[in-house]
Amino acid sequence: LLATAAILAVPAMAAAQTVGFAQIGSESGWRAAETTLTRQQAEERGIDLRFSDAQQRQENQIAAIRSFIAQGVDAILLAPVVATGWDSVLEEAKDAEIPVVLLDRRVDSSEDLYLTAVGSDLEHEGEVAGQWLVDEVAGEDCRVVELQGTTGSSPAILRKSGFEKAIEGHDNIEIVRSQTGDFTRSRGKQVMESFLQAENGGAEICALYAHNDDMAVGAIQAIKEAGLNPGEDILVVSIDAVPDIFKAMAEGDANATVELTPNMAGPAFDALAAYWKDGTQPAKFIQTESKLYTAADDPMAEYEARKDLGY
Ligand code: GYE
Repeated sequence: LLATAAILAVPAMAAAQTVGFAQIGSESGWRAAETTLTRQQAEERGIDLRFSDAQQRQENQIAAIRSFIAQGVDAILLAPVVATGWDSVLEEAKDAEIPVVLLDRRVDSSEDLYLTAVGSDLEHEGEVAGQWLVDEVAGEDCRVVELQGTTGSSPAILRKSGFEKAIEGHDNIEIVRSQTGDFTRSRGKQVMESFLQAENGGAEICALYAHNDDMAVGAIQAIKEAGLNPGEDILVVSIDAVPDIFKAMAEGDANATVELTPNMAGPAFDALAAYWKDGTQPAKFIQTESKLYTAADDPMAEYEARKDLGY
């Protein structure tokens, strides 16, 4: 018995790397999938993952990072809820020689305060969504309402400016209302209700641009409850490519989405493995793909392909 115990103890003694993950929260289906995939990727690589859910609050994320530093973790993953206010805590991690990898959102701190950032070109996503609308309405007048992501977050800032770039010079397209829905379904629905009310029941709204699919799904519900037909009376374009938006597309309620992979941890752990091995410095930005999907792309097949990925 003792001998067996000793043998069984061997793998546990192989030095597992410990990684702290300062996650934002669970505001969207995309976020839930990112969390699930990070846990899976860690397990596959034998990494001991310590997880913190900040409930969308920066101060909780800062406290989590300080606690990870105190625990002496080998690296920290940070999905920063907003873009500003990270300098001090990132300096503390740097002083402790703990590499920080940013996931999916960006910070406005100096690049030497983190090892690398894994994410999409957030502004390009907005441009892709805007270009889809430009092509779709083909010169017809179009009054757009916009649901922004969390105020002060890099995706809210950049998905807005990217979309605006794409419609620039197309005077037929005008953003008539724009407000935050905080990346959640429930806020997306609420704010869309207020847009519909303010816009005469919605009859003159031509399109909704939502900074993520979850807000679009909430808004679709509001449009239906107002007696209008989402996808037809009001075009719907958003970002993420979560399973539910493909369902909505299959039902004719949504028109287009731009894909954001939830597997940010895979490239992050690859970069960390090389860094731990011999100090290899990764590129400062590891960019994931952004692909446009429309209702013409067999949305049910896309739904099936994603539904078990932890969304
Ligand atoms: O699109 C949204 C999530 O940070 C880019 O955050 C990410 C965004 C994602 O809540 O659904």
